[in-house]
Amino acid sequence: SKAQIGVTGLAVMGSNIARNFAHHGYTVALHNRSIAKTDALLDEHGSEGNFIRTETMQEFVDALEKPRRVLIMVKAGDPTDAVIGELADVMEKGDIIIDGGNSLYTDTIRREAAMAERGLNFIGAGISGGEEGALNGPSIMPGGPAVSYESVGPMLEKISAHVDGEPCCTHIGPDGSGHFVKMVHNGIEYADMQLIGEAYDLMRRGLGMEPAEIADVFAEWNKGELESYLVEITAQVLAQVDAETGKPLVDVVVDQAGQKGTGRWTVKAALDLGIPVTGIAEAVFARALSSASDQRSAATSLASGTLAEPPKDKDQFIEDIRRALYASKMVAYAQGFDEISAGSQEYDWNVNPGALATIWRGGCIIRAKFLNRIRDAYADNKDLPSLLLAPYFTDAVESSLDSWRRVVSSATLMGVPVPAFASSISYYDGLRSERLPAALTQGLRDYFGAHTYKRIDKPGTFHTLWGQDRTEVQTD
Ligand code: NBP
Repeated sequence: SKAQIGVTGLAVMGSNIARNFAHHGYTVALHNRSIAKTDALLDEHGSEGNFIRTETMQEFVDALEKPRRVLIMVKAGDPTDAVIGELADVMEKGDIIIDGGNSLYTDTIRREAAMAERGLNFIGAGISGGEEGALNGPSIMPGGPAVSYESVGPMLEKISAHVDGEPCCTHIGPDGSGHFVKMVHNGIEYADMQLIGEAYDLMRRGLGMEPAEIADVFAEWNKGELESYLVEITAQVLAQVDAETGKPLVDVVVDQAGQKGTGRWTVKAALDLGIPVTGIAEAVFARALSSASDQRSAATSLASGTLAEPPKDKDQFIEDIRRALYASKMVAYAQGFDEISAGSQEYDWNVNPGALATIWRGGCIIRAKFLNRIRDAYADNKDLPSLLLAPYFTDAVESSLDSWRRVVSSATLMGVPVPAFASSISYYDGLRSERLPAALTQGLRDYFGAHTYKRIDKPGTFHTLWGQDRTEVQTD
């Protein structure tokens, strides 16, 4: 019998998703550029379900029932284009290609249009959850034509994670929408990890605590409103002891954070859309600073100025850090959802933010109890101007504000960098300000570039004759 689904690209992600499909009773056709990966998968896990081994692309598509459904799990960029090209040459009208890699959404828009011209259906599906999620249930964000979703959606929903009986997979919208929201998901993940890092650093360098003790703090935090996958695994990583040296693992790991690009893409897209995603941007830049090893080693001799002692009441300060983390995290999510809403408007995707929060509750790296709050906020008001204006978030930030301010000021006085905490509170203060110094910026722009300004008291566009008698003229 033929396979209901084919997976090509059998590295970490592809092989685990192929097994996940098989575990759910589907017959899965397997394909990989080099046959070694296909055979390794069959050797180790071939008995877990019904697999069909194929070597060539032609054999692969011949093994599939029509309309054919193929999931591509190869490296994003040129390899994905190469595989799509090979597949399109042997597929027939009505067949469906799903790209499950971390593709850039603009590539997905281009590919979807090119495939539609050839009569093929193309779905760009963001898949989160890493290796473990791929095997046991990821969060899946598919974008593409509704008719193709009807054909593959039920299968994707079945293999996705489930929370309270609901699948962590839903049709996001047309063409690049799935990869766009996956990109922002990763950006939020960057911000979340940076905030966790800053909280750790404040306890480590600020309060002089040991990693094992800080691990206990995170484990405790994971019992409350911060409950999330990332906080849970932070406790585990901090508790890990290096077998070779007997030191905490975190002390023997090189402190230079890598990145593969999705955080940077999130910030680039936000710049183009004009949406401030300060938490995510600070996280991307913090990784860049950590990796600037030559500059860093040259700069260790730079002066610190007089540094303050840590706050006297250690328990109070730890609680302040917890609240600062929670408030900053709310800002990062609010900003990420703003970017999604702007992208959705720009490309006419009609993304439903509440549905998105729902499918991020399980399977993915940013899964957190807190996402229920986001879902509820959009259920109450789908046109929320900002997540921070939903009653739960308004109250939660308000009750954390004093702690948040103490943490950011103490950090600066102690010389501990907190770029994400600090930019988040500044964003919050900016957002709630009745007047911003942008009025002065407009005055300066008008002075040197005749860029004009609007007045608060009457309609129209104005310019002051700065180089002449400084009278005001109306230009529009
Ligand atoms: P990789 O991103 O490491 O890609 C390896 C696969 O790409 C292999 O199957 C390789 O075939 C194939 N490939 C390459 Br490279 N160039 C090719 C070409 N020109 N033609 C055909 N096949 C080619 O695998 P991964 O880490 O499993 O990730 C797969 C996708 O899922 C990526 O887009 C990734 O960004 C995304 N993703 C990864 C994670 C994660 O946690 N790792 C999470 C979520 C999403 P070969 O065996 O013949 O070399």
